[in-house]
Amino acid sequence: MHSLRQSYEAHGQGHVFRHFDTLDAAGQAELIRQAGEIDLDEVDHLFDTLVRHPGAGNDAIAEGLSPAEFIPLPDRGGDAARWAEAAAAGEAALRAGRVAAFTVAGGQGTRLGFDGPKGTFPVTPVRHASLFQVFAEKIAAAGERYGRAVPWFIMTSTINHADTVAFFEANGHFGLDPEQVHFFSQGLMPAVDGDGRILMSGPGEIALSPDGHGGSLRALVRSGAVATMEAAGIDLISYFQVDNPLVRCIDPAFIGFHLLGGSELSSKALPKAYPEEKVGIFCRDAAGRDVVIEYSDMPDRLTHERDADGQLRFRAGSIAIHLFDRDFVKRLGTGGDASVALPFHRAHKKVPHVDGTGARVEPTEPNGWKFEMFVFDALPFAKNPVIIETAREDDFSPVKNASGNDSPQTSRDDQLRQYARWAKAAGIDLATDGTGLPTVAFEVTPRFADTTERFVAAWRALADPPAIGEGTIL
Ligand code: UD2
Repeated sequence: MHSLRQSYEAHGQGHVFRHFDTLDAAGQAELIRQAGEIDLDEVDHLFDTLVRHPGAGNDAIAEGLSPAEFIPLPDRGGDAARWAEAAAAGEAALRAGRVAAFTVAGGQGTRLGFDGPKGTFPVTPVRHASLFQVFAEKIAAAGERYGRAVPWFIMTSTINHADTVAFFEANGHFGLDPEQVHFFSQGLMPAVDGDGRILMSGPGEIALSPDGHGGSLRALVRSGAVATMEAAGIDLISYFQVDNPLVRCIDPAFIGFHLLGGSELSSKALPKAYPEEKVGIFCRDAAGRDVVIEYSDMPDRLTHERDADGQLRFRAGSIAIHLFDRDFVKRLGTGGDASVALPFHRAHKKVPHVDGTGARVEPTEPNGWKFEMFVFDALPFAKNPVIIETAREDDFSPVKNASGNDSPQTSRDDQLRQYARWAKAAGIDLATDGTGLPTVAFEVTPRFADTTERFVAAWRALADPPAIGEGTIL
């Protein structure tokens, strides 16, 4: 304890222990635990390089950028035979039990205004099944199809870990074997004020927040998840975010392209819906490496730049769906090698805290700096990165905002449109509006079908197909 406190003093962070003597024994132990996990040199370095002396602005980031190349879908100029070959390779990997699903669910989900882990948010049109349930059912379906259960790793943060685990327990893990579902918490970083001093959220409590989804690489290693995968013969990690019910959690063609390309990190791209859409952009940097530039770092000029044919020049949006090689995660997540460390990004946020007298402050303006890693910053470190195109309507409709774009309403409608497309492909007569939205709300569970082909086959196999109407559940 003495040396910990001294080290805080030496870093100009002695105030963290200002109220230490007023805490009870449990409070003291907890503060020591929190303080002991912070790398003070890292905090100093981040404040110095990201806040005190931030690098050049967005225009410098854009220096020498060109659009990244990606493999187009068969119906957009891609090679259908190659896609079929990729799907077959992916299916073989699934039959061999080489694939795990991985969901990052440690975020605070403040924009949605939902009080609880985001994965527990009800999203489907009829059953009001939660995001977690949708993923669980897709993962179960893949396991049944390929004859090998797909292990599922879920990253939480200390803020939502207990609630997340309790939700799975209360729901019988949605039919999955509890042994198949692995939870672990991500790392935390302290928020600092404008002078680089660590903010305290209580007299004995440091203002900590999750270290970004890029922290998942460290957390996968530290939690033992990578070792668990290694022991089980899993070398492919299918990564997706907790907010997107349309995601194909397990996608054979994606897995196959990753394998055929000898890639360490593969990603899905789709054409941006509009220039300002809030997705990262796949670019090639001046050194010829593929990178993702977050929309907020992209200079306006490039966001709006168009090709001669009128298409956006930088249009390949990143929807946060990736495939990681396990050993690549191990290399990046183990640390110790600064040449393959993910950079941190800064965010200026309102951070409630206590002042020097111990009085609570609820800021009305951003007062604190948080530091986060982004998982897509792993891309330039990967050998042979592969980027494939995907169809928005079959992979991406996230729930981010309470209303408007990317809201529960838009996501529900996109799920309904998908069911309607499947139904029409099976020859079902269904009324839809001009956008493909059916006039009745029905639901297709992932266990019934999760692609057009499987829907058509499952529907034709029904001895007595129901009439599809309001509230039908297949
Ligand atoms: C992310 C991407 C954006 C685009 C979009 C697609 C970033 C910076 N931007 O935007 O380019 O791909 O997604 O939907 O990622 N999370 C954690 N721990 C953390 C922080 C986040 O697990 O410390 C999880 C969170 O639970 C969620 C996901 O990461 O599943 C995305 O986080 P977000 O909502 O902050 O990302 P967003 O929508 O700004």
